Amino acid sequence: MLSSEQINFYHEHGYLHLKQVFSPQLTQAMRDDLNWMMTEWSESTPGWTGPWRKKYMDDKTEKSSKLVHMHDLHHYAQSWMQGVTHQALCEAISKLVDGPTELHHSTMHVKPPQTGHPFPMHQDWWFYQHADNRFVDALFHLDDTSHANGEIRFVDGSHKMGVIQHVTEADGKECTPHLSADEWSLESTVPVPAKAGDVVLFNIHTIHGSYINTTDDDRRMVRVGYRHVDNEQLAGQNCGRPGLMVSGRRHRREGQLLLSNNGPADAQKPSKDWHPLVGQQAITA
Ligand SMILES: O=C(O)CCC(=O)C(=O)O
Repeated sequence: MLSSEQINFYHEHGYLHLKQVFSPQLTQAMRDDLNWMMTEWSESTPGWTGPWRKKYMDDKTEKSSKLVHMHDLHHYAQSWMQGVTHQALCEAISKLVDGPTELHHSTMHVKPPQTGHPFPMHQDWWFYQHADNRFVDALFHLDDTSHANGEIRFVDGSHKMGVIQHVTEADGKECTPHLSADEWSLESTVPVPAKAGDVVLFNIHTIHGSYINTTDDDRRMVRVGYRHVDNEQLAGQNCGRPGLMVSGRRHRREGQLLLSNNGPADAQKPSKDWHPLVGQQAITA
């Protein structure tokens, strides 16, 4: 359970560091299964596109920089199902979104040694647009993080700005949504180094990013998204897909259909219009 100081801190700053959420045994089981998924399932790609790459990396680094990633680890290993449904964590998050809570996604982000992908400043809203800010991203730490391996960094209080315009194309081509590296520098952000077993929470509107991994080891982290069950998704990753209830009940909204069991083609469409800032592109973070 969270103290009122922790709840106030989250609402004031847009993030919250929770120490040693998981037992050492569960952290180890999730780490072992993540390592297995890295060899059997994950993808290794050059990562996010856009002009920010040239600002953050020299030519040689930019060509070799990689991100190892995959979605929904809890569909692949029981330890991850245990992690994403961890009762104390889910109850804490339901306090922050102030009501019944569902799981939205889990996404592996491993920064490989030496040139592991940095993240330009951005808001996660651009990847899974929701009607309001009752959405918490939780960074599950499988390794200790520091400046050297690219700890998470936030613009303090930036969630209060709501959704702000991102760069979504460059040289006439679509790129991964991000904030201009000229206007938003990583240097002026708050670093939140954490230990393996910690979870760092942040709001879907909080601006964040991270430096390259310069160490000789992987930096293994997984982002898990949770939302208030009434926070309607408008577009993006997993739109229309119901999530597991991790706290409370899914009360029926007026006119709401029963959840479909016919697969993604039959997914419920958003009832609201597209947000004016957003094109109809499908992007994954
Ligand atoms: O893994 C990181 O360092 C940053 C991840 C991130 O920006 C995100 O998950 O949205």
